[in-house]
Amino acid sequence: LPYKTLKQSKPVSTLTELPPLGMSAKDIGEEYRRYFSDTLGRDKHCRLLHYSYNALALVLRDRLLERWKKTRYAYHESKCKCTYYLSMEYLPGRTLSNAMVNLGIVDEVSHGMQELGYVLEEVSEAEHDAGLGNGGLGRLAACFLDSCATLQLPVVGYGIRYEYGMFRQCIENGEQVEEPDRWLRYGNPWELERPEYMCRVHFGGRTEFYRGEDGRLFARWVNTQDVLATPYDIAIPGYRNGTVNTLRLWSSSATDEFNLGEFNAGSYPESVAAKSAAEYITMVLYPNDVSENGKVLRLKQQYFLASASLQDVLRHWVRLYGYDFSEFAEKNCFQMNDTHPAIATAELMRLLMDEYRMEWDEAWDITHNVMAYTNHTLLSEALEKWPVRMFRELLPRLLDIIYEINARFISEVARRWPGDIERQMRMSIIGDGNEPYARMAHLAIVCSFSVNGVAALHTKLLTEGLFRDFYELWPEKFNNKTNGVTPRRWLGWANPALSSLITEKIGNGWITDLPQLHLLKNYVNDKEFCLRWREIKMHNKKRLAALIKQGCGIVVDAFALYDVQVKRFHEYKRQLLNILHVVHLYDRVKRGDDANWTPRLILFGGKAASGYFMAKTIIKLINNVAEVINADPKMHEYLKVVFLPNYSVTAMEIIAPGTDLSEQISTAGKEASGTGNMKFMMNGAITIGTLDGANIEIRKEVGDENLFFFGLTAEEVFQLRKNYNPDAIIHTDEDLLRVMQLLTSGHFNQFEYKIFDSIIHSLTSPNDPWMTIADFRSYVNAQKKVAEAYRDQNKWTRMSILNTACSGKFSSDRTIEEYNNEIWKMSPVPV
Ligand code: T68
Repeated sequence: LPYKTLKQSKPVSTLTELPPLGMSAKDIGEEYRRYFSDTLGRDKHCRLLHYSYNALALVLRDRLLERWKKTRYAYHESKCKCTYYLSMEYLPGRTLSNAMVNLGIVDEVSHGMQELGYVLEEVSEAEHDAGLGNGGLGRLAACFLDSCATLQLPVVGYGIRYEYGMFRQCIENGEQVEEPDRWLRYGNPWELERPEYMCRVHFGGRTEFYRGEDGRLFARWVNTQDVLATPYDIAIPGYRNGTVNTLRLWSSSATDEFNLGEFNAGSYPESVAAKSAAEYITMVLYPNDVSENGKVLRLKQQYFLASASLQDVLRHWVRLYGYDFSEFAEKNCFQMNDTHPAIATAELMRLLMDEYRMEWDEAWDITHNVMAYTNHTLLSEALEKWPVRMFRELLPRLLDIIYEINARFISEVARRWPGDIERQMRMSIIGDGNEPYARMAHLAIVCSFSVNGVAALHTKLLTEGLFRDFYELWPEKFNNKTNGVTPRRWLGWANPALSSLITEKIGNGWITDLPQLHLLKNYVNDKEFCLRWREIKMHNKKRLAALIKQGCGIVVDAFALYDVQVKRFHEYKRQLLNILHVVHLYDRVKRGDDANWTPRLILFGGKAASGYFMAKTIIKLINNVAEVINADPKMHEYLKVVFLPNYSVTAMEIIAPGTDLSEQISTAGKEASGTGNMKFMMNGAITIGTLDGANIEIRKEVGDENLFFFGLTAEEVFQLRKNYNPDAIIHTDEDLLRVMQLLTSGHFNQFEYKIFDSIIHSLTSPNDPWMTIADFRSYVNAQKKVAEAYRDQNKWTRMSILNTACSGKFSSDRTIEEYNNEIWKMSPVPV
């Protein structure tokens, strides 16, 4: 089923009166034809949409290239300060739609293609999502780049051009099966290879000291095995403002010398093998969103990104300013997206000392004034620790530098707290366990002038808990930057019908100034407006129903309450709590407790890390429960449960607008921020959530009466941990007891003996860190209120409107303005 039937055809560009691109539908048609036949060599017999998509992409790319060049010149000429966003992950999703929206030519393209006999939505379907990230962190990076370009801030994104992005998820017999995602198989019309900026990244070898002509002692890294880094640039257009920023992704390849030694020794096959070793570095994205597993290849990827990006920036600096680095710290800033690129701190020290011949103090002065670090998690298993042994083998020169940074740092701690050895050990960059390891978060904090969390609660917990010692030493470094999402993609593009209605009522200013949505509050009592709001939701639910039909063959009714939880699978996100509630609803219907029932569709989507057994078992449980419920004719008018396979950015563009209820039910204190919560809110879904991450700020904006909060607070979770007794809770709650009995009786795994034992065991363990059982009762009660509220459609619609109206804070434009005002301190550069 093509998305033609899913997508609403009213395009976002008709919403605005900004000057159009100066390209008519006719121009687009002509250029398209030229690319299709002259460049791609196709003719009328070729009906493969892939080529149509490519030809169209080339037409738009030309428009981007002009602006891209002008933007580069503008930055160059103004000699402005620049910020570099270092991230191992970017999840941009589709580029064609983004380019059309931000260039402001959706209408023209749509008409131009129509005249050629194509449906734009079908052509767009030929584009493969760029899935170069796991989840929230990667998508945040993509939203940030959109906002930076829209705010005309000179920001370059640096990342890795993985050949294989996030795996494709299939569900077989209820279980997740991973398939490789070779997203570049048919080429990528949006990237521009830049071999002229290729650079060399070292690995292995050893450090050697020598005297320079001036008698000074220098270090150099010798006997290295080198890998080449080639940049591929992707254009990042701002929203209708002429700015086009750059996302530069590095790809690895072998140097010629790499092979030569072995080749001369007569080992041709070995030399070819060595070549592929170099190419492995950027082959595949690690599909773990939380736990790090200390793999050599991952450390290679991190260093590869850090070194290539820093060399690129320094090369550019020297071209502009020569070897005078006195203003470098004033004119450059590096924002590290979590600790994944944190080795960049030591690498900058190395480059400045070994390559640009600075003294330690001079190099340090620059480094700790240009580096800034964003933390995205409090979970201890997510904190990166690299064995020193691995560093010594792979990056010996970097290890020297890290030891030196640590020695100087520890003496600072000792000066501040004389004799407090415990504290020195806690804070040290090098940790001692069975074998010594480097704590990347400590390295990042010590070397940065700014450390931020991603929501108010998260930052508070960082400064009170995980990073408390560092906060006591340097309180001024710590700050909060609550996440946001780009309204261009997540409201303008994803929900054209709602966007039109909003613009009709309050004008189009909201697209770049989201707090203007507040004006919608004036319409909550306007009957006609409310009716249209509800019709649009219904329309979007039908689109979602079509996606579900297409994705897993299940037919769902648009009148049911659409209750949705889509996000990565992790125990702390508690998809398990959701499915326990589903089992409870099933049990209620079974025992005839169905008075005043609100029919529900419960939709799940999301991937589990391929090695995460519990998360995969939870997916299996959901699918088994779904199978039992959906196969029971008695349940049809009450409940439907769907697991939509292969959740992605593009799927979310359909899911968020079609959702009534947004599930944000993590154990309090565990979800740093969440950003799906914001996309749902913007599209008028109502949140059921715990007091966690940005949910708390959502509540503050929309008011307690317009969402459903439940569960323990972070503080209560912390307190309860000491004597948590899930068994006692189960035996005092009849509903819960029945749910647990259904699970333990094997009702959902009749022919799969004991497969859910691990789940039952973890739920009932006094050590369950996620405390699912503790929140069951208050969750069920909150869900009852949801069902009640939904039966009053007028009330529900009012709540829905208010959620959209109060979502202004959660634009990534606001987030980026805060980053810029408080950390980066750049001026916008008009183009
Ligand atoms: C997420 N983190 C947070 N990590 O979980 C979420 N981790 O609360 C927050 O809203 C979001 O970041 C943006 O700040 C991640 O997505 C990863 O994806 C990840 C990837 C590799 C290694 C560790």
